[in-house]
Amino acid sequence: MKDMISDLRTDWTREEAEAIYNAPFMDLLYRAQTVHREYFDPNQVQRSKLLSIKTGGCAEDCAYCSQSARNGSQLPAAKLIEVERVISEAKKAKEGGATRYCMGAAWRSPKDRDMATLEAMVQGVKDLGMETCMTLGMLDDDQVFRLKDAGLDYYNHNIDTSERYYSEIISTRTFADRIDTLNRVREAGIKVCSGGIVGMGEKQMDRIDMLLALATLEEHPDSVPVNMLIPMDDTPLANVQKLDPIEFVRTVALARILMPKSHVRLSAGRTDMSDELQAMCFFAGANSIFVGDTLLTADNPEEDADTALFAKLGLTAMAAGSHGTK
Ligand code: SAM
Ligand code: DTB
Ligand code: SF4
Repeated sequence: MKDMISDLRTDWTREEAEAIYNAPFMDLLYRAQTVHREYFDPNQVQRSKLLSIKTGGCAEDCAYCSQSARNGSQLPAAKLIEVERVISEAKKAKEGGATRYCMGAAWRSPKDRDMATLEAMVQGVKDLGMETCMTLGMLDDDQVFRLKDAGLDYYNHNIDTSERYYSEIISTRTFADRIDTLNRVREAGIKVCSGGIVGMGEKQMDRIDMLLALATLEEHPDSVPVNMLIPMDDTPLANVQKLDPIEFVRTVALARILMPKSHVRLSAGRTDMSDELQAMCFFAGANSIFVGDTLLTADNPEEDADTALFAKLGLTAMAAGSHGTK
């Protein structure tokens, strides 16, 4: 019975995932927390810090994003920032308790001329004793190997939504392109961080199918960010109807149950979530957050608010490199 609950399966079916998602809420939470406890200390939460290393002016047309040059928000395009600045920001993040440093760039994919700078960023952050993560868009084989050699631990590349809803959100690259990059990253031995966004006007079956697509990859991603859409001004999704928070918790719980050993990250959108909602997400199996008052361009809760939340809930920070209790 135990194995049936928590085996690392990659053959989940749509019917199974749908039944889990739609189970009575108390049964769903109980199952998610039971699975969570088999693999993790339920009172520990991993903390990552994000930095935008190249902001705005992106050629892609992701409907949720403040950084797309095609959206109305027109965030000015900046250059790739300097390595020294990345390292000094990473130091501050480490002092603030983050164990993983995630560097994000508003690119469709990196240019070869930027690779040496990116490698130096990875090496510099690693030398501080932090785990490194980058999110730079699509990668080719050579770029993947160079980042791996530089010591990159994680690569974040989200599938964002279900394959069916994907074309409503992005037209400039396909769902299959994203899966190609994920496979390349995994084959090179870099840990995969991949998840998506909910609250973009998708249907319940899109949330289920997004998680099913991740849970049926050859290997589960090591880390699965579940982002609540932050509606950014002047983007096509600026006025989309808010998602019922209970649906959000169901999504987190399904991610935990389908991918028991992965870190499920309660990512964007915490600023608008009550302490109670975040607590429910942790109970449903979320065990990773972004800390610090900015994500890439959007707000995140202040350090004091997170410190108070952790104290109230008796949560502690997960050590760097921890992969749970099994
Ligand atoms: N340009 C790279 C790419 O798209 O792969 C990396 C950076 S991109 C901003 C990283 C991820 O942030 C996106 O895939 C999306 O899932 C998430 N994201 C971006 N804007 C968001 C928003 N307004 N609300 C929630 N999540 C968002
Ligand atoms: C992820 O899934 N969420 C993070 C990280 N990966 C790169 C990004 C959230 C971005 C939120 C909007 C912004 O800051 O612009
Ligand atoms: Fe560009 Fe990434 Fe934003 Fe899409 S999500 S517009 S690829 S920065």
